[in-house]
Order: sequence, then structure tokens, then C-alpha cells
Amino acid sequence: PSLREFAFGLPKAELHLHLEGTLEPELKFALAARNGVELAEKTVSEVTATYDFTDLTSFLAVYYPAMRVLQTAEDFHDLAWAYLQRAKEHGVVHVEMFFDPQAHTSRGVPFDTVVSGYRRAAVRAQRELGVSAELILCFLRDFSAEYAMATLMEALPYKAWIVGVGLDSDERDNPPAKFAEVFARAKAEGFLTTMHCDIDQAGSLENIRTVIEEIGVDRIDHGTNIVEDPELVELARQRGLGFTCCPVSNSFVTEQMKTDEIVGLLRRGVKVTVNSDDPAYFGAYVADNYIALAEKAGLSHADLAQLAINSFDASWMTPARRTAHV
Ligand code: ES4
Ligand code: ZN
Repeated sequence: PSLREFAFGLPKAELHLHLEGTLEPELKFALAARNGVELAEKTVSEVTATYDFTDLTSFLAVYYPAMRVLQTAEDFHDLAWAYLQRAKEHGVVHVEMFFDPQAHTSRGVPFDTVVSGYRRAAVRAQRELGVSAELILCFLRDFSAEYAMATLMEALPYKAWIVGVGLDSDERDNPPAKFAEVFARAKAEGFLTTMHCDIDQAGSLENIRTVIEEIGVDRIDHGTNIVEDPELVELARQRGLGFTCCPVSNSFVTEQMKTDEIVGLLRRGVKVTVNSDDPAYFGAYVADNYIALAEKAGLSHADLAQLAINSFDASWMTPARRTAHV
């Protein structure tokens, strides 16, 4: 098969996907019309013209304001359902989807509206697409630790619908230690944990060390700056720690796919995986990310198969559910 056929056909798990990052311009217009929201941009090309990112800050400045079209549980369902159908076309059989409740509760949308809309799409994906879908609640790190803790408390009655918690948004001046207490409580409540350690942020390597040694996360999102410390790489390898890499997203926020870092970790036996992050904004769903990385780094079909195996190994599927897919 061609690279394209192989990448699309490969059964895979997607582990780093922000549901709010799957909002395509067409759906944004439909939801705006349904909810009577006035938008500054009137055409798809006017919307995509605003996707002129040079770094994480300029991306987030476009990303958060777009969310105001999301208001009802049906809206959240429709967003996740559109993504899940697309993921199926890309060979995804299991997905662990991030969502940012505080991006919605902070503008008056109830927590239950967000979670129940997303959950209905996840259940529907299993039944109608044969795709298993779980939710990971992400705290926004530029909000306070108190607001994160309050959000965690709000999530407790929904434990059965939320497999774990993560941490995203702007890492600058918001290191992992700020959320140590929140994550300790989340673990005590039985949630699995992951945190974004964004590419080339100030203090990146130190943050990765904190996340591994002090927070004790079950996975790391991005985290490829770990290559700067071979001893820490060896520790991550021994522990079988998963890294959720997003090559096309990297190329938007750092102007590099970080191919050498991702492939270097792969060659050393670290459990790196390939994911799409915010596919509607970066123009690449998950198989597109496998293809982009393979073309840039000259990866073989066997390398792509290893990345897909890693995606199941690093996933939070239970063993029973895993055997149902492989
Ligand atoms: C994100 Cl690319 C990126 N980085 C940090 N937080 C995010 N949330 C959504 N996309
Ligand atoms: Zn991300």
C-alpha cells in the first residue's frame, strides 16, 4: 500500500485531542446560527484567515473566543460527534479526548451541559462506529489552582464518565507545581493523570522532571524536550511512560515538527505516540500527522506500526477492552 493508505488503514488510538480544537468553521457557522451568535467572520476563508499562528499565545487568542458558539448539550454532542466520525475515517478505534470545562463554566455554561453533551457522543461512537471513546478533563493552567480544585469537586459525581485529568493552556508562569495539590487529590479520587509539557517553553525540562518525579503522572503530553536529559529519557523508558506527540501542531507553535526529537525517542524505545491536538485549527487529523512525520523523517511502514502499537500501550484502555480491538 501507499504511505497514505497504510497510515489511514492502521488501527490506532488517539490520545491527545482537544474536543474544542475540532471546531471546523462550517460547524461554527451552524452553531452560531442555531444560537443567535453574531460572528465577525462571514465566510470559511475569513475564518481560516485568522488561523495565522506564530506561537502558542497567538493560537490561544483565536481558540478561546471561538468557543462562545457552544452553548447547549446538543452543541457539545454535535462537536464531538463530528470529530468521532472523522476519527473513524482516520483508522481510530480508541480515543481519549480532552475537554476544557473551565472554558465554558467561566462564561456561564453549566458543567453538566458540557459533560453530558460530550458523553452522549462518546456512547454513540461505541454503538454506531465501534470506536471506544473516553473523556479526560483538562484544567486551564492560566486559571487559579483554587478554580481547578473547585472544577475537580464538580467532576466527582461524573467519575464514571471521566477516565482522567490533564492540564493545558499557557505553561508560561504556570508550572506543574502550581497544581500539585489538585493532582494529588485527583489521584486519590481514582483519576489517571497527564499534563502538557509544551515544546520549548521556558523551564521545559525542569517541568518535565517535576511532572515525572513529583506529580507522578501516568502520561505526558508533548514533553519532547526530555531529549535534553538522557538520564531522564532512560527513566521514562524504564517506566514505560507514554508521550503524546503532535507533529503538525508543533510546526504551528514552534515552526518545527520536532521530528528529530520524536524519532530519537522512538529509536530509543520510549513510548512516543502521534496525535492531532487541535485538528480543525492545524488542518491535520491523526492519519495526516502520521503521514507528515513519515514524510519528513523518512519513516518506514514498520515505524508507523510501532507508533500505532505505542498508542495502545500508552492508552488507558483496560486489558479486557484492549483485546477487543487488537
Ligand atoms: C493547546 Cl497546542 C495547545 N497547547 C496548550 N493548550 C492547548 N489547548 C488546546 N490546544
Ligand atoms: Zn494539547
